[in-house]
Amino acid sequence: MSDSYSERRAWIEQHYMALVSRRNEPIEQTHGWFTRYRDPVLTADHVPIAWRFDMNPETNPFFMERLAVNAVFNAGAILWNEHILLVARVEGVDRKSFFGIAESESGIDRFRFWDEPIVIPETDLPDTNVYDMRLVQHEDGYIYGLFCTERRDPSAPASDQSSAIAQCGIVRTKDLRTWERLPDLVTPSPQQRNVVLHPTFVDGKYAFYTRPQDGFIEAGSGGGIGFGLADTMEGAVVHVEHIVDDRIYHTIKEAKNGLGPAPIRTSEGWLHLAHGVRNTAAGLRYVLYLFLTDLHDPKRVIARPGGYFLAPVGSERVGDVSNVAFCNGWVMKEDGTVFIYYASSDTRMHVATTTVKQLLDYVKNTPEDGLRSAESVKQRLTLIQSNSRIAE
Ligand code: M1P
Repeated sequence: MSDSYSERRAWIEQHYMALVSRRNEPIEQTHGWFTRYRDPVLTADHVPIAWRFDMNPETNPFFMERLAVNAVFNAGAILWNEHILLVARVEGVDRKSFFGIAESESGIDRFRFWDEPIVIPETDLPDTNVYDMRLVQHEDGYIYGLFCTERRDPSAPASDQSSAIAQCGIVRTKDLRTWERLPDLVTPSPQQRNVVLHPTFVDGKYAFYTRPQDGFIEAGSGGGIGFGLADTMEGAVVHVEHIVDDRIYHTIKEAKNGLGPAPIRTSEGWLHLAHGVRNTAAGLRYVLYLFLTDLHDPKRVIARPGGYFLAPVGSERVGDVSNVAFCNGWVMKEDGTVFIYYASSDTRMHVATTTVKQLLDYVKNTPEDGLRSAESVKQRLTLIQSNSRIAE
């Protein structure tokens, strides 16, 4: 065994163990909506050494990475035997993503990947890239994973090697170890991303949140968070997409939006977390926002707080796709604690913690976007004047 191999392997293993054993620390926020944490919960360095290095000194005398990882982000989440599991998007340096499960008891630190990545069976039309799985424990007894499957646009000329078609791939499992692939979702929209399965039947059918869009990047004439029903998951077809939450001029979701994880059922309605995108001179900016829908009619919005709930801050603002906060996984524990798993800038995963009570207070009592500066001033004056009466 060469010195290079043994020294480097010892150093890398030590670094890895320190990282996956590190405890996280809360950082209080003045807004009172949630608590952030000092360290990301998952990064490329959390990916097991055996997934990246050839550990045979004969074939890897310099102990170099053979299959390096670029980023770990956009994870689905589920509570499993009192632990929190994240189904993370692991992106290799070859730009292909796949899914790996990482587990933690605390939910805020010491996440460790399971031994091997998930094997997703392919359909007759192989996926070029798969990403952003939303995990849903459905009342039919299965855990479903809805993800984006991306394939090159067959109508694109040879000179165009970027145009893609995104659709919703579907897998299901009962043990999170073996995954059955079902046919991709069919909708009236030419492209779909950010598709989420509602956890219960609605009118006896499977209910999907969709994001209709014309192009791969731009929503075009489509956009907004849609809602539609399908008779079965074994060949799911949504014939009609009803827009639940539209894009609106000069708001945090003017360019596009998309649902995050599956909604959480609360005593006052379904709590939804979504991302909104706007355009800036520096490119797209992705932030997270909340809304509440009717318990009996999950497509009817009953509370719509204005503005964003969580935006990327500090080092979160920098990464492969800078200025992005994205979430497709959250978990509510029995005591009402909510763990929000968000990715920053398509690079790493973070956690924010809060409670259902705080979130309901936030959605019900944060004023709606007034859509005009004059309305924003009115809202602020109302607040200031009611505060001055308290002070008197
Ligand atoms: O790069 C930011 C995000 O872009 C896409 O989200 P959307 O479809 O809403 O534009 C997704 O590819 C997502 O993975 C990515 O984080």
